[in-house]
Amino acid sequence: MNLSFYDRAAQTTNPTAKALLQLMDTKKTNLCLSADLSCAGDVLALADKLGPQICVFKTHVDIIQDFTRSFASELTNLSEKHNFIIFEDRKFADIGHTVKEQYGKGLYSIADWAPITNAHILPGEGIIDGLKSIGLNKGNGLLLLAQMSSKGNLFNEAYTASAVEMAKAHRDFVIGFITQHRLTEDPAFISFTPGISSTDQGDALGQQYVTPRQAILENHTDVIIVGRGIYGATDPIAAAEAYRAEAWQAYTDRLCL
Ligand code: S5P
Repeated sequence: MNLSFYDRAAQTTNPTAKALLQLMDTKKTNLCLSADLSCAGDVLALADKLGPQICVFKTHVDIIQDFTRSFASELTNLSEKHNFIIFEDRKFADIGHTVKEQYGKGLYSIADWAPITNAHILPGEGIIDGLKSIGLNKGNGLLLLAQMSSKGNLFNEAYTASAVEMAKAHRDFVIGFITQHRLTEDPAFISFTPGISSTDQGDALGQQYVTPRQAILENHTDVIIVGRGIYGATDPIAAAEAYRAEAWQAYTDRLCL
């Protein structure tokens, strides 16, 4: 499936997926920055500095020591200023009723400011129904964890195939996958790949890395997720530019296959 992001935008009905595919095409970036920092000010500064390079800004709000609602509104302003989409990497994993409460309420109220979030399918389809009951009317989208990057993870082929089936049954709300390989030729679904580094093989806690080119060109995924490779670099702007260029080149090379 070598359709461009532009052509794929027409194949999806979910507003967040459509906006993401269109912005990747116009901004020429398939780089998602994973901003795993613990001070709100540092996360916002990173979003302002690297916003021009990225299509998606990924947060782990439960890492942020000084989280307030104003953090969320300031990040939303930056997403409008620089034209990127916010993804809260919450990895929901509970029954439908509980995730509905976790997504829409509480201190974080994720559904109000993060157009993208993600979920494990381990509890069964009710988790999608619960999140959808809050997120669909807001135009939000959901990614399903179909494969993970970490060593010794318990994902297997049958589990991954179930994620694809569940996604197809909820294509109004499920916009794609967290995955190491493209899982379906359906152009509506967007594949996000974490565990990306141009230099390292992994970390001391089981993370495993592939290069942007392996992910996009060999494994046919769409968006690379990079954390420490960028915010941990001596020059994060130069690192972001390099990851962006490598991932975009791999995407345009794939279009020619
Ligand atoms: O399988 C996964 C899924 C995710 S979302 N492996 C991952 O590493 N992630 C997330 O991607 C992880 O939670 C972290 O926020 C980011 C990778 O960070 P890095 O510093 O290793 O690039």
